[in-house]
Amino acid sequence: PEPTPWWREAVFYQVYPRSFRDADGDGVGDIRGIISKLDHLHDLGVDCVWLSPVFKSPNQDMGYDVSDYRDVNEEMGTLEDLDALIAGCHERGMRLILDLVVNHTSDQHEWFRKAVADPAGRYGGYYFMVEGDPDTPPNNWTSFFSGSGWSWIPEAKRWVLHLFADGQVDLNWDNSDVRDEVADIVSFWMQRGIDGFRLDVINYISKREGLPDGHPFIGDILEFTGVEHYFYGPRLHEFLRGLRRDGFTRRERPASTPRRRLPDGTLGDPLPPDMIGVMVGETPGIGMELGRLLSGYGRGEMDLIFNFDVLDNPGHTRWDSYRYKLYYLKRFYRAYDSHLAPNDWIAVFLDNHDNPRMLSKFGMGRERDPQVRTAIGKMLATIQLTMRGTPFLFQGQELAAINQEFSGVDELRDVESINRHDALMGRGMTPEAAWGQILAGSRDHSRVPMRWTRDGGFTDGTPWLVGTDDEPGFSAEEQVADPDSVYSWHKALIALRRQHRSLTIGALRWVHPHHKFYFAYIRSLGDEKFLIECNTSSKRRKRPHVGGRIVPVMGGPRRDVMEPWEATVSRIR
Ligand code: TEU
Repeated sequence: PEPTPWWREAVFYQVYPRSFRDADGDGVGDIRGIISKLDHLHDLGVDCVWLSPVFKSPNQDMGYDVSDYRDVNEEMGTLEDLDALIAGCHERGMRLILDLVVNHTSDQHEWFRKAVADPAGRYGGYYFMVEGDPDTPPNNWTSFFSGSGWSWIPEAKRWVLHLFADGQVDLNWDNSDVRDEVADIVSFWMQRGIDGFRLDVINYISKREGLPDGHPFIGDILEFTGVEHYFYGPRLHEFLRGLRRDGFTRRERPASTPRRRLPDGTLGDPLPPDMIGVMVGETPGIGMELGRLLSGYGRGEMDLIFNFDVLDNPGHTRWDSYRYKLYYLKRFYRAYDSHLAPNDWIAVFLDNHDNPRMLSKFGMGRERDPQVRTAIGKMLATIQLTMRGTPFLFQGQELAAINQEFSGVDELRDVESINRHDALMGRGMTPEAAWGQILAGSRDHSRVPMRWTRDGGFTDGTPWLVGTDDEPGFSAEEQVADPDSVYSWHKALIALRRQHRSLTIGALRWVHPHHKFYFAYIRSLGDEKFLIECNTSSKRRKRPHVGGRIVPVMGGPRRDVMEPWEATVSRIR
């Protein structure tokens, strides 16, 4: 049988560099700051770091608007710093993947400047630039950040398409020069030693020919009009296969390779280089079926994708204030389980830099009580780190980070929140209702600085975004020191995964699958069997019966009742 690829057994950890650690005191996190905290990640047991963009960028969308894919933004450091980060990860037996944002570039990228200067020339063909009447956009597509998806560029006398902010202009992937450029960027970084990429909105790269109007029943005035013409476009599969073939397959020896991590946690010799980088797709709107076609085993496209259906209960969006039900999450994973072929694999995530904290969506204020916060934080970690698939933690989850009590829109920095607030007010919504939506859904909840010490520890200067949580006990220094903390729970679970492969690549069988509050399953590989049990309700409950000789491993003695949000891991002998 083929060996299990490393990324199936790895724990990934997303670093949002702007908010991780600021080494030079300018209030913005940087690469030197990340290097200074690599031991935190290594001690936690992280196998692979995913770095949100650090490339040159005017930051209209905080780095997701790239103006040079081969250089580092000044506030983040230098190219040498990034090389040092790659080496620092590899020395600790960790890998590093970067964020590839190539559905669009910044309007400050030299390709776009050249396109504006000479729209009929080579670079004009890199984008969707359309002649016409300056009062009427070429179609009715909307931007995800409110308003039309088109901007008029007076110098070029043309419209340009941007599915996100007006400074994020969409690349025309139908042009083979664009595809070659992207493959070159990937090869450039592969050669420097990175271990793969997370691919930003990668399912949006193929747009339907002729850019037809979106159906008026799909989407609303604020967003999503036109989405059916690009969320699973006609040439998507072809483009992904081409990108894997031309960019992700390493041709020469990379500058650096990670050290082998032995089962007991110690480090061995450097590993032989992977010839292929891992491709993790960010694929909003792709359900299970299409998702399988993009990442199914042996299809030669992506290795893992994020399915965003986990983030909200059906009938809700992230702009609604509602209590997330974990029963739905269970239904989601159960459905996934029955849809996947035996060798298919998924990314398991609950938080990222684009969403409020799951701990708060589920807690809905109850998590302001430190004990509740700890219990829910451990329960969510238990599910995420023992579910079948590859876990992607987002920075702060290990500290039980929660949503922020922002006081108003002027405390926010995210273009999406700010634009949406304006748009809602412009449509006559009351200030309370508009702010209610933004406070429920703002991406800035997850982007506040990491709390390294009791009173901050992120920067010596003024942080670029306020952080309002000052609950004692939830900073990194306090969490690391406390054996009963959410951090220590994460660390213990990750160590257990490393020792017992049933918890990573083993089969999963649901126990009492239809039970309303009891979220439980058995992971098994050969004779090794683990039982994972969570009480997702806020009440003390009788523990449902499970047969076999059950020996508790994590969560204390196994009693007849389960406390609110109790999570336990046991061995079945
Ligand atoms: O996000 C894409 C995406 O579709 C959403 O999750 C996004 O947050 C938006 O709110 C849709 O309504 C990716 C990045 O993760 C995000 O940070 C970027 O802003 C976006 O692409 C554009 O590059």
